[in-house]
Amino acid sequence: MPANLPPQYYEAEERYRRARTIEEKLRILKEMWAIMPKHKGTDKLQGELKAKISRLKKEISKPSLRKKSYSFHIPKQGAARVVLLGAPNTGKSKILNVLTNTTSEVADYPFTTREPLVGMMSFEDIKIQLIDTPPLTEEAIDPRLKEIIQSADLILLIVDLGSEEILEQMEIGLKKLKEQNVKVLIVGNKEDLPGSKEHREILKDLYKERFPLISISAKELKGIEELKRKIYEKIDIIRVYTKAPGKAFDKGEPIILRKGDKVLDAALSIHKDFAHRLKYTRMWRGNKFKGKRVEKEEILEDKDIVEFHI
Ligand SMILES: Nc1nc2c(ncn2[C@@H]2O[C@H](COP(=O)(O)OP(=O)(O)O)[C@@H](O)[C@H]2O)c(=O)[nH]1
Ligand SMILES: [Mg+2]
Repeated sequence: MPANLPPQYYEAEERYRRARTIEEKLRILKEMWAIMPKHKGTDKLQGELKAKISRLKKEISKPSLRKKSYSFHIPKQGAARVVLLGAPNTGKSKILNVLTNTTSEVADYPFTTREPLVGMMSFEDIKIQLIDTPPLTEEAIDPRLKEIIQSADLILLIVDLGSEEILEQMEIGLKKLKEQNVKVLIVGNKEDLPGSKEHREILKDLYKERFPLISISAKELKGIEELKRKIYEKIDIIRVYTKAPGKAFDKGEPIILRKGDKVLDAALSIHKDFAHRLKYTRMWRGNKFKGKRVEKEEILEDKDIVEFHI
């Protein structure tokens, strides 16, 4: 039996697709429910509509979504914090999922992420905290989001290479990042879509002097390993391993330091007392140094091994 829906129904359905908030969506769904003729032919549709309505009602009533859209303080975890920012639908949630091997809500309609979602990305032997944020709009930035941005070691500004609005997406993002002393990596997502090559060239022409740029497809898993490495390089950390005197090197968890940090910083990160009592240090660095005696002021590099003598 055909559904025979009136034109007003399709008109409402179209508005539903464009609706930007859950509240608005719910209102339109109720309207569609009222318009829909209730007979055998619409049985299936009625069921679907009812299910959608009850899902949205539930979402709205979640106190965490309504009262405070997200908390002020996400504890820092891992070697660094990377924040994903971008216009709606650019693929932020999808990228978070791919980088952290988790699944969170990824939807075809914008504004899915209403509070920051946190995940940990593994890179070699460290973990990096990633935060997915609510989509950026023309509206003034939420001060709580600003706080999260300021606490980041790196911002991934995500844009949609398949979208004709890619330059607007860039400008919205850059406007929010203005005067926020943070490092930015531009991630052009959806390189699988038509038109993406041209858009990438345009982005390069306009922004490559100011920002590093990488292009990926979260959907087709292209460029993901490169993105992980790039993130690692941009957060400017080094890993230093310790070795106990007189024992063979047993690679454990690295000490995480900033580029430019010294032997003393490595010792301090173990314990303040330890650093005070430090007499000398031996260092291994690839094929270059094999147990060389170094001073507290020696600048360390990624993957150095140190042996503290107190
Ligand atoms: N073609 C294509 N679609 C993608 C890609 N990444 C994400 N999407 C889709 O884009 C839509 C929005 O993704 P989502 O992660 O929810 O975007 P967000 O609003 O920025 O969090 C979803 O339908 C995704 O499946 C991609 O690399 N290629
Ligand atoms: Mg999202």
